[in-house]
Amino acid sequence: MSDTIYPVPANWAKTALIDEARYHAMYHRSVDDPEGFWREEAQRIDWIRPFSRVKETSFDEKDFGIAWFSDGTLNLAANCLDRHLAERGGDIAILWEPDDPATPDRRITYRELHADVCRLANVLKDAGVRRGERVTLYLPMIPEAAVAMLACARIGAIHSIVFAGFSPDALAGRITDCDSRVVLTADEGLRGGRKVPLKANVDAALKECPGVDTVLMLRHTGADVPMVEGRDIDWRTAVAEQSAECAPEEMNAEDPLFILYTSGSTGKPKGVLHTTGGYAVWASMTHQYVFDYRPGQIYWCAADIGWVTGHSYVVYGPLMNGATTVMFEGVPNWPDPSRFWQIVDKYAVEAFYGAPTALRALMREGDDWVKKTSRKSLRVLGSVGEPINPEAWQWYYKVIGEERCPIVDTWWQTETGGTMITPLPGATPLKPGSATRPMFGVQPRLVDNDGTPIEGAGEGCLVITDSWPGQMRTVWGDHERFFQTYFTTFPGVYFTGDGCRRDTDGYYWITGRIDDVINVSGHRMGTAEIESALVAHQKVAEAAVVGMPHAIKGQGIYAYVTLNSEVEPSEDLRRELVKWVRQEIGPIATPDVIQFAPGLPKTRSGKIMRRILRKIAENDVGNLGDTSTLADPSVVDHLLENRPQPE
Ligand code: 6R9
Repeated sequence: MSDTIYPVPANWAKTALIDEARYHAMYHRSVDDPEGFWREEAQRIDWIRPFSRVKETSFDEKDFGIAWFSDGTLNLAANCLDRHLAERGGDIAILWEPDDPATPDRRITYRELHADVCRLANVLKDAGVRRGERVTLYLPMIPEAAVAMLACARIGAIHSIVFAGFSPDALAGRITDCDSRVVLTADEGLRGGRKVPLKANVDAALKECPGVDTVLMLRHTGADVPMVEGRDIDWRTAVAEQSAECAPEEMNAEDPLFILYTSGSTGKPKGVLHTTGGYAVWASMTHQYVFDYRPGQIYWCAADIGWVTGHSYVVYGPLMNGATTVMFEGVPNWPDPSRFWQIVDKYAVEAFYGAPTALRALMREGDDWVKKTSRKSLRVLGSVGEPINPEAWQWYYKVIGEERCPIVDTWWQTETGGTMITPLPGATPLKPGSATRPMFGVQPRLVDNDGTPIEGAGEGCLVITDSWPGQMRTVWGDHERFFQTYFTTFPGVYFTGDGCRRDTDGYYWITGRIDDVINVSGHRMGTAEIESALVAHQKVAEAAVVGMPHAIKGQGIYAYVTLNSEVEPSEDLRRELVKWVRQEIGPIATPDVIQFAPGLPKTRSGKIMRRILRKIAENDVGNLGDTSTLADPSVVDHLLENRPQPE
């Protein structure tokens, strides 16, 4: 880990919204006087009925509860749209860059976006969608995805976005879990010139979802897709008939806004639920301070709306702040590895926010692809989704930002709603690879495995000791699981699932997940999910999945598979299993290595010793630790002798 310090550039310190002194003053106030701090900070939102209560939170079992601004009312779509119309209705809200650079782009003003959202909201109302009802969105990165989110928010429906790369099975599971009756999709998505059969996937998923009676289908590529009579509605025809006015629902601060499914250490993905008021304050505040955002600046977060980063930093945060937000349909390296930086030049992007995995992939292609472009508009660069290794950090800083742009390495989670540990560009001296210091109101603590706090410099499990407004409120349909997952490992504090080091300057360095979650290209995958997909194959008896180091993806997926006794391992079967997992979950779950193993290392009580499997996958076989407690220690020798070479 590098400890070189990059001071705040002088021009930044002078002009930034928050400089170093202000950061410390605000941080201290946020933890010493949270009521006062958040009462003021929440004024950034247009409340319909102002709140009087601010923070009502406890992480203790006896009086567990999380509520913020609980007697206030607001509408989040109105905060993203209506409030801007008078002053900047003609400003561009969304700059849409298509997958294929030859396709025309789209520039949508706040006034147009407002009208589009109202029309779609009216369509949803006509389809009988009510306040509190769940609507599933399975859409590509096109402006209509943002329109759909905001239309739900406008009428008080809860959106659940399913990443358009997920399989029909994964989609069906999520539709069923939150009991959606209405699904919004498109004919096809486009990524890197390839088509994604979204409508066909929905049709396949709905075979398992008898509760869905309405599918709104947007023609995007124009592919010929079958429409089911009485169920499927053509999106454009429907909105064309609607009025461009739709009064926003008055929502309570603690009314649900969205559900987003995320992987945990147990099999089934959890429906992370965010509510309206606290999330609004958190997303808008963090977007403004982390990117030093001023109205009129062009801002681009390259995340997909299928992930939380897309929710908070493509749509809600920027639009609440009146930003021009770039929305990109495609991929970083198509048609060529200059694409990201061409887009930066095309729109004169000032803030760019991306994932380390994309940077590593582009870094490998060489600097010429970057140097062809100007990038002089850039002021600040963001990183999110996984630890950024110092090499990628240096490349981002030197080659992309030409040593002019601070890098904000933002640590946060689906559960946290927005950034939690992050530099502020005008306030924080940077260390490559460190997420640096806590955001206002965030109180991190490191604890050892017994929960004993670690003071000063040290390494341990990262927990957060008090609530912040953007915190998730529950797991959809399973409040007990919410409490169990996050508040029982270390009673009284929120457990993040991440390991972390704190240095002598009080800087935080996230070391990665310490639970059974792996981070593949910045996407969270539960090992248990991949294991259950593998054992669902008729030839597989047992499977154990662990992470392995991967140069581009950060972590790769290493699967140990025990076949049924009559089945012989083969190259064909290996390929078949890879394909199977892609079908069951989606391409992001593609195993990088499958090792056939006649047996897995188990304790005498039958528990798989993952520690050993991890070491083998990491090729750290010198020190496997104590294997004497294994039921059959010879299993390990077999695993070591038959370790396949990763591609
Ligand atoms: C926003 C998002 C959350 C997990 C998190 C951690 C990892 C995210 C990071 C980071 C190191 C960063 N993570 N940002 N690790 N440095 N800047 O990614 O949410 O998909 O829920 O993933 O990602 O392990 O626990 P989510």
